Amino acid sequence: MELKVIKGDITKQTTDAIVNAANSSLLGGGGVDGAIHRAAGPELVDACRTVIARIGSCSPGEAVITPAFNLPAKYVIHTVGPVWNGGDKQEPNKLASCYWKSLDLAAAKDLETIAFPNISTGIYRFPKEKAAEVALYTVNEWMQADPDTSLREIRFVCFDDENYEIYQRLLDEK
Ligand code: AR6
Repeated sequence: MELKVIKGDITKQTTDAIVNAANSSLLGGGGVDGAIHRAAGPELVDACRTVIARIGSCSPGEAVITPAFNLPAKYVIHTVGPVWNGGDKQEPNKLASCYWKSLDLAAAKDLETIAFPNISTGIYRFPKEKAAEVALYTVNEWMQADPDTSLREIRFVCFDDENYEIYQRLLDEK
């Protein structure tokens, strides 16, 4: 199992799945969500509507999977990060759940590679350093809980320099 950190655009990743930092409506938005929907094409929002018709809405910490349509990836895993509200409203637990449940969905489909954006660190204002600590800790815990997983690469795709530097430093410290 390889943990990789790159600087780049998640819509260009050729991993089996890419993860979207969505909102509870799953109908698209700004940031990485907007970029993913634009690149995937309008079928993605139709697939999300079908999911929402079944589940009502996607709460913070939950994740769902759809095909990726025009993207190079095969699947999009849509997860809803917490809005940062001071840190004592379960934000770290909800963020951890985003990573954990996304990995569970990928493993349930026997996927081998997955790419994550830095969930909640844009419009939802989760402090970047704390978010990276939660992401790396959770992914490591998940790997230990499921050592026979199909997954062989987990890629963190950082879009901004600050996140990229934080992830590189935290991984070096390990
Ligand atoms: N590839 C990879 N990462 C990206 C890209 C990209 N193309 N574009 C932005 N990022 P954000 P959130 C990074 O705001 O904080 C949407 O409106 C960005 O630098 O996209 O979870 C949703 O609909 C940042 O580090 O997501 C929700 O309403 C990270 O992606 C809300 O925003 C996350 O920033 C979710 O907010």
